[in-house]
Amino acid sequence: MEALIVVDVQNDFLPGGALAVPDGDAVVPVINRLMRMYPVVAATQDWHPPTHQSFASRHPNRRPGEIIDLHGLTQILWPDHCVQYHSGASFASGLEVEHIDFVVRKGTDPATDSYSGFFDNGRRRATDLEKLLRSRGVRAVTICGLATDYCVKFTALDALYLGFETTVVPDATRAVNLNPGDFEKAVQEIRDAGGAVQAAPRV
Ligand code: VGL
Ligand code: ZN
Repeated sequence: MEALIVVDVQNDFLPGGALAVPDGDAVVPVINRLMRMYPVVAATQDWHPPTHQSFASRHPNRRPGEIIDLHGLTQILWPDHCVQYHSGASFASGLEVEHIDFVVRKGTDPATDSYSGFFDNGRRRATDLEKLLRSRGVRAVTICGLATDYCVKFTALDALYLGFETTVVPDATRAVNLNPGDFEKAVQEIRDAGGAVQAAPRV
């Protein structure tokens, strides 16, 4: 059984959002098309409490983009984003959510960031995503969404780590690109870890 994992296609990652991914809205029609092709569709949702410690606003004299040590893990500080129950955390309005079989929320622990849909950044705690996929007999996953260089990449690397046959669709992702080339670098890292790269279906 094959599943599509739609990563963090939420308002705050679209142009105009709090952590806007350049051209992020371009993935929506591509993902709508992809969702029709998979028997199982999972979606992740970045779902932070307002006190989340990945927010620069929680650290005196710190700005978004700065890097700190957060309880032993390297943490990039972000603008406040995807705050639970706020509109920025909602799925993009154009996303055909009726195709989604289940939603996994992540980043709920204020002390730990969680880019991957499977584990927090320290792999200290797992979400329900692996269990939900395995209970449906899923052995292969295809990953799309936002952002290529953070949540898509780490979801793909963890899927490979867990033994899923893993494919990414780069055209159905967009990168934050804090540094130029981060998109290409992320795709290459996924390839190097054993992931496949697939072209998007034509919209
Ligand atoms: C993400 C930064 C912070 C993502 C989430 O969805 O890629 N990036 N939180
Ligand atoms: Zn986040």
